[in-house]
Amino acid sequence: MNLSPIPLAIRTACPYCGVGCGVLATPVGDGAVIIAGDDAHPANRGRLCVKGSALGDTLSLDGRLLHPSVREDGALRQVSWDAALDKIAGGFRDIIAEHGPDAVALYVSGQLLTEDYYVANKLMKGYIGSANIDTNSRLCMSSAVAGHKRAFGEDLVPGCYDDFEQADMVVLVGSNTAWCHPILFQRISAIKEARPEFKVVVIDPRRTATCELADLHLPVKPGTDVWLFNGLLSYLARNGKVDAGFVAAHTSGFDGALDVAEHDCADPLAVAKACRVEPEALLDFYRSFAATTKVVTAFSQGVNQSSAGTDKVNAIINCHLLTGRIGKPGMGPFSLTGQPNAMGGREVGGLSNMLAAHMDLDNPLHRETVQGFWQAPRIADKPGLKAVDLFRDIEAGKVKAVWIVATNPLVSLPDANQVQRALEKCELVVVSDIVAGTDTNAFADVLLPALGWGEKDGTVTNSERCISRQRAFLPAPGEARADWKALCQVAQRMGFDGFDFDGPHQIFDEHARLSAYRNTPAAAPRAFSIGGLRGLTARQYDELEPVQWPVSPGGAGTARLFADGGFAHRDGRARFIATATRAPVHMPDAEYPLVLNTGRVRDQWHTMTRTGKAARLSGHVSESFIDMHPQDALKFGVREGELARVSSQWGAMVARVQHGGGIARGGVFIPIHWNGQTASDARVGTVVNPAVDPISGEPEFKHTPVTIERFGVSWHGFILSRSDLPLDGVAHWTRIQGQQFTRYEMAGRGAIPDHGAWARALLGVADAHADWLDYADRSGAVYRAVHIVNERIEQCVFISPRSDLPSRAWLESLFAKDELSQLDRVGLLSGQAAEKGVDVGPTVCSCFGVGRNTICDAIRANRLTTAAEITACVKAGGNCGSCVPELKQLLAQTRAAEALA
Ligand SMILES: Nc1nc2c(c(=O)[nH]1)N[C@H]1C(S)=C(S)[C@@H](COP(=O)(O)OP(=O)(O)OC[C@H]3O[C@@H](n4cnc5c(=O)[nH]c(N)nc54)[C@H](O)[C@@H]3O)O[C@H]1N2
Ligand SMILES: Nc1nc2c(c(=O)[nH]1)N[C@H]1C(S)=C(S)[C@@H](COP(=O)(O)OP(=O)(O)OC[C@H]3O[C@@H](n4cnc5c(=O)[nH]c(N)nc54)[C@H](O)[C@@H]3O)O[C@H]1N2
Ligand code: SF4
Ligand SMILES: [Mo]
Repeated sequence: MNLSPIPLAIRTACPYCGVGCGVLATPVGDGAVIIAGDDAHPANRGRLCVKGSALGDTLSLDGRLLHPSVREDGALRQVSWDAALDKIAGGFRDIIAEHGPDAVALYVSGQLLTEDYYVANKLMKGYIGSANIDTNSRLCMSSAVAGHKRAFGEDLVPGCYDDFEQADMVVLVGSNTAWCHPILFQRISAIKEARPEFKVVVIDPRRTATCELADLHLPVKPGTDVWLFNGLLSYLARNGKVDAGFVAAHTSGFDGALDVAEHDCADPLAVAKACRVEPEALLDFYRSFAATTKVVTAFSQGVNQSSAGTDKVNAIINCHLLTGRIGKPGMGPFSLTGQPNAMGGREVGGLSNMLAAHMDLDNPLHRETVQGFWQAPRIADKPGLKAVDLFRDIEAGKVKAVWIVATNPLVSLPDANQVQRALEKCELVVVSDIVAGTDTNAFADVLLPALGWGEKDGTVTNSERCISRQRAFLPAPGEARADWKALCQVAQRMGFDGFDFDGPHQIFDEHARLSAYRNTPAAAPRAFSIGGLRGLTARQYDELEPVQWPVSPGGAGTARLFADGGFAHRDGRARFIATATRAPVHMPDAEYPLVLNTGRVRDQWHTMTRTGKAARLSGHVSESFIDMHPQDALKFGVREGELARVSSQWGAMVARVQHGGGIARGGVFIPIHWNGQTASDARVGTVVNPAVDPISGEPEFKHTPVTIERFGVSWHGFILSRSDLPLDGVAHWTRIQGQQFTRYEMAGRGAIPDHGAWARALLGVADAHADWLDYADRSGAVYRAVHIVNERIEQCVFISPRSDLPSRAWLESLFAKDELSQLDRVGLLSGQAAEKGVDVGPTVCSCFGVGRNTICDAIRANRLTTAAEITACVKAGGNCGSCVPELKQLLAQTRAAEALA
């Protein structure tokens, strides 16, 4: 009898956001993997958001980088691993010999596993002897790190997720939690449902999906958070909210911080004016904060990504110190981490101004401790270059070799055209990635294929300091190797010992031992210790359960820090930091009168190399957009649905104008995801200014002065095609992954003399006898054509002088059919569905592919009033729940529209 084995679910962790959900992955053959939430994981207790749920759709080997290659005569050619590693080690060695250790650099990522990160940092700081290793966490968490260090003496997040549930009020500052930390948002939503008096405050210039849960939304003027929290500090002090006992016993610097706050923020009316919010709303926030002991203030990139990012962090922490609301259940400041291992990278000291295991570069005792532990030949003795400076020094020729691992800086750094110039100039650019075609890979001299999620093995740490295992459940594809392995092999070829690891468990063990090494009050004390996880065997490491650091010698984790003070400064006290208000570095002027804010959308992850592969994630927001106030659109002569060009002093990009994000006048919002692979010219990083926070070096991604103008085109169009097409010569295009097809949105300039010939050339239909239906209106400007093969739609193209083209959703549904009906053909030629109800509209629920029209029709027809009723009626929201905030928005909008009608 031939019994096939029952597939086993592997417990692993999601590779996306810092919530750090546990995932059950079950490979079922042919590369297919069933994905589910892990009930036993404390972060998500079985739930997954839409990106996590779609992980199985991103694992195909299409587009994967499978072999090493080296540039020769201008082109990348496949080589052996040995040849590639020799080239890197030789190149690094020669450059160091001639120009010293600071002439080389590593630029790594919060998407590395802790073990990868550990060896990268060890190689650079202990063996090459330079601190020129920085990471994309510079663009993300570095202000939080700097704020924590200033306040607490060490980079420590005091609380945990349970605190949100135990709180009576949660303040979300610069965080679109609903879209960016969806499972934490669902946990908060569940509390709100159970305890309606639980208060949610959102502080964000935009009216985001997160605001659906808010009792109070403060749409602050971008960059004014320090005013807001200085004002709160002053209000709390003046209203008898100082926890004098706590302040006296556990803090210092209160008077100085209060003086500075009172300088221009003592009057709530003045603060309301500076922040451009209603005075009553501001006072509502201040009163609620004052009256509620159990408050969690969670913050993300609206705080960190600012030239005052570190001060914003400390202005928030100051308010928690003043009230003694820290380290106890249900209260505290809480930094939401972005990437899955943002926290792990900080543990190993991945930033250029940190050492390892929470030790400091500028502390001789720490340097000696780390060098002694590593038995390293040298140790970096000064901070290395921070990301923006690093790429500047590469362009200046001071840094001559860079190894980029698991990040796509040509898209994600500010002033991205400068990054391109830097990489063009750099003598040796090494890139390790999992995907063959990225904007950054195009500039690699050596390209290394890395293991991706599901193939690699190691640990990650989430926002609440919880260490989880990422476990492999797929074989290594092609010649791909783990990043730690490639790093160790280069180190060995450079003649360094100390990199002879047999597997990630040995690296983890070394990391755990270093965390405990001389970690005593008398020697070099640090709160970060995972000494209890020393000496795990490969098997114990494999079976490691999620645990929050610090981990005691007995192996117990820690949910909260600072319950009784005990801060990490030498004197055990936390510091109030005086945070003087200051405007962003670049302010709007006559030439660039608008302020550009950038951020994320629900269904895409960063530069889309993985989420961009999943058709079910492409329907929610298919193209980049420029969200702005309708009156500003009028003023600048741009129109909703049409293309516009946004430019700054640094660069320009093109996307479609939309309204609806609740953007105040004077601002525009553009998502960060689209890049040279997914659109002709939608890379927003080229526009973003490179100003940074003076302490953390984190870029001011949320505040760039820009202007906007029409992007004039003479026709609009789109293609759906079962095969990929090159769109050379089309003025603007976006490539969108569909279920059985690729969709191209496009727009062009100049007249098309012969539409038929043009369309056939574009779609690559050379055969004169192909089944080709087309239609042109009398003007000849509206044109559509369909290419049919064996009764099945193969391709179609629609062109019009206006942007009001037929519904994509309806046409996309035809690609699921094996045979077109007569009605379908009629519809194709008339440019609209011949049957009613087939146009579902843009996707709202990605899990079940439920469109906006379907939902709005159901709301109207069945008089639905709650999201749960929508789910019962049309399934939307019934799987991961990520679209529930939007369902609530649609309910409100439909009701409002009916009231008007
Ligand atoms: N879907 C999705 N989720 C993700 C990611 C992703 O790519 N896609 N990336 C992950 C990563 S690495 C990160 S770092 C996180 C980021 O998570 P978030 O920080 O929540 O996301 P962002 O959209 O970058 O920015 C958050 C908000 O800050 C607001 N903001 C802008 N300026 C200001 C200001 O001056 N003050 C205040 N108070 N708010 C302001 C913006 O309007 C925006 O809504 O998301 C993680 N989760
Ligand atoms: N304008 C603007 N820019 C921003 C931001 C913003 O809000 N506004 N946010 C910033 C923030 S917070 C962040 S975190 C960054 C993120 O920016 P990036 O880190 O540049 O974005 P990703 O697309 O996540 O890049 C990860 C790369 O690593 C590859 N990869 C995935 N897994 C592996 C692996 O296991 N090994 C290797 N070697 N490669 C792998 C992916 O294919 C991809 O090319 O963007 C920053 N840039
Ligand atoms: S919230 Fe979503 S993206 Fe974040 S870890 Fe959980 S499943 Fe992954
Ligand atoms: Mo991030």
